[in-house]
Amino acid sequence: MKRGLVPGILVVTLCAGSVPVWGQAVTASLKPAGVGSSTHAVAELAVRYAKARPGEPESTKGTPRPMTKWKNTTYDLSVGGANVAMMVQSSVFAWRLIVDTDCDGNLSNEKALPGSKRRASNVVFPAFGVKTPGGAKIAVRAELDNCGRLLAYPGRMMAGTVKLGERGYRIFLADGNLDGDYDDCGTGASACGSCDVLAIDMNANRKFDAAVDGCPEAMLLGKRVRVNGAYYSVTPSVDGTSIEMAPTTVETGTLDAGAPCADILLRSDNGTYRLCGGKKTCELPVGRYQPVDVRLVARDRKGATWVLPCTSAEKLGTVEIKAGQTTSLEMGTPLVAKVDIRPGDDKGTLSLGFDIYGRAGETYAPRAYRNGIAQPTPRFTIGDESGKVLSKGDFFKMTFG
Ligand SMILES: [Ca+2]
Ligand SMILES: [Ca+2]
Ligand SMILES: [Ca+2]
Repeated sequence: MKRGLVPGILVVTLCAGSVPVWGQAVTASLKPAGVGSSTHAVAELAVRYAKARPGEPESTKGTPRPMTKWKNTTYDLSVGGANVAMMVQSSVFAWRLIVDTDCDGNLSNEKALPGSKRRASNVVFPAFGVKTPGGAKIAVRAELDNCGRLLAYPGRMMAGTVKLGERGYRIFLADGNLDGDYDDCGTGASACGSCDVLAIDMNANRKFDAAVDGCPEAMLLGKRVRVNGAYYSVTPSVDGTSIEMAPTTVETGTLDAGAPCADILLRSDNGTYRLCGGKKTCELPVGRYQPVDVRLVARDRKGATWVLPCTSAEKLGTVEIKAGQTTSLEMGTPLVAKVDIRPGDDKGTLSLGFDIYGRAGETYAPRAYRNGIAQPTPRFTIGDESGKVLSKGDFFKMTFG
C-alpha cells in the first residue's frame, strides 16, 4: 500500500492484491462462560474422542464395583499432557461417568456424574475439572454417543466483546486441545481438537453462521481473521483472559475453484475461509491452504438444491495463493462413477464397492442430498446373457452371492 498527501486530503492508493489497514490494535477482556446450545458450533471444533480401553474395566485402580446388569467401559483421555482414566457405567435408561479428576490413577476417590439424554441425542454429562500433575486445572465436559464413543469438549469458554471500528463483536475462545492454554494456533493440516478455537459473531445475530462474507464465524485459531472484509492479526493471551486484534496489511490472491457451484472450506494458519454461495472464485490472503470440507452444489430445473459431499479431499492436496495471481483448483465435474468387485468376507460371495471420483481423484459419497434430504443410494441389477435377473440390491449392502 502507498500513501501520498495532497493539501487537506489523505490519498490512499492500493497495489493490486493488497487490503488496506484501518484503525488501531484493540485488546478485549475475556471472562469464563459456560458451553450451551448457542456455542455448540464452537465446541464441535474442539471435539476429541476418548479411547475405549480394551480389556476389563477392573484394570483401573479403585474401580467402583460393576453394578448389576450395568455395562462398564473404561476410556483414556489426554488432558494437559496427563492421561485421565474415565469410566462410563450404563444401563438402559441411566448413565454415570466417573473421572480420575486428580490424575492419581484411582477412581475410588471420585464422584459419579449423572448423564442425561434427550430422545436420540447424545448422553450429556455435567462439566468437570481435571487437575493435572503440572498444576493446571482444565474444564472438560463429555458426551456419550449412540455408538458408545465418549466425546470430550472444553467445559468452558472465554467470552467477551471486541470493538473493531465502530462496532462491537461477541468473541469466544476455547481451549480446543485441552492443554490449559488458549493460544495454540492451527495450520492447514490441523484437525478438530488439535488446537484452540476462535469464534466471532460477525453479523451480530447471536449465532455462529457457517459463513459470513466468505468466513466461518467459528474456526480453528489462526494467526489472522477477516471480519467483514478487514483483516486482523489475532493474539490471545496464554490464559485466555484477553485477546489482541490488530488491523493488518494482507497481500491477497484469487482462488478459482473451476466448478461454478462448489462449497469449500479452506484452512491455513492465515485463518479459515469458505468459498460458497454459488461463487466460482474468492480472494484469500497469500499462503498455502488445505481444502477440508468440500461439497458440490447444483440446482435442478425445479429449483431444488442438490448437494454431493466429498468424503475424501486428500487428492486435492494443498493450494498456494500468490499475491495478485489466480490459482486454479482442479476438482469436481466431470464426475466418474466406478464399481469395484472383490471377493466377499464369506465364501462364494462378492463385495461391490461404488465410488464417485472428481477431476483430481477426490472421492464423493454415493448418496446425494436434495433440499437437505438424503436421496436413495444407487442400486444394481445383475443379469445373465438371456437378460434374466440373477441378483439385485443397493450399494449399502454391497455383498451378494
Ligand atoms: Ca482420582
Ligand atoms: Ca490449548
Ligand atoms: Ca452470527
